[in-house]
Amino acid sequence: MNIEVLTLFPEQFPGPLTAGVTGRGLAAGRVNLRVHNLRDYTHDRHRQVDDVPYGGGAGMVLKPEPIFEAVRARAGKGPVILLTPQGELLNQELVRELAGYDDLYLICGRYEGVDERVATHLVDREVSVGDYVLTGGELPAMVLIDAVCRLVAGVLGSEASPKDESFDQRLLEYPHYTRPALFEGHPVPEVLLSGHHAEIERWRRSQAVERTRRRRPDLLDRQQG
Ligand code: 9D3
Repeated sequence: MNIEVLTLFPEQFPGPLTAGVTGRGLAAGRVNLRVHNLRDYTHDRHRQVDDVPYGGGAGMVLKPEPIFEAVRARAGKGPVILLTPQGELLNQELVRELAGYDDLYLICGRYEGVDERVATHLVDREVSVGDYVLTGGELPAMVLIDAVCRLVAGVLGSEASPKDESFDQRLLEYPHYTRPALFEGHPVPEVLLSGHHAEIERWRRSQAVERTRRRRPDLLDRQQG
């Protein structure tokens, strides 16, 4: 998979993506990351990427021209994705869909926002990573890349196979324990030491359901695609 990123802060990449599973995927060439500096697509003396908002108001808005020029010069043919707080929330279903493309092009916003014509006339999808305020789209882009990367064939090692998680997409995980069986007076649940595999499976399922009901009832309400 080829992923291109357009950003005002190219030095932030690949950053944390060099570690672990994503790092191996990049090193093995299963995922190719190309990062473009938005400022390289300006043509004026001051390499201006932003301007004051029409209608007034605080802050600056990213100008459309450099973004349009950068995207039109892209190598791939896949979807163009704008990371923005106005986007659809990233979830595993969307991650799976995006992992099916050969190419992705990610645009990271900054400042107060991006000229709306980028969203309406250039971009295929707008994606947010959650309802909290960040300073830009770079960390969200890395979140998306991390999630997509681990699904790309050959990136994932034996540590966790993607089919393990289809166990039940609507449920949080059951609690995990390892040795010692007694730690600072806190025991591992007896059933896990019993060796009764059917009973262990039933316990894990009920723990997963109960913890989901308490912590994330929204997951139980959600229809599965
Ligand atoms: C402080 C300015 N905000 C008005 C209340 C609007 C705003 C503009 C730009 C808020 C955040 C940002 C920068 N964030 C992103 O570009 C972003 C983001 C996010 O902040 N949260 C979750 N997902 C994403 S994806 C891109």
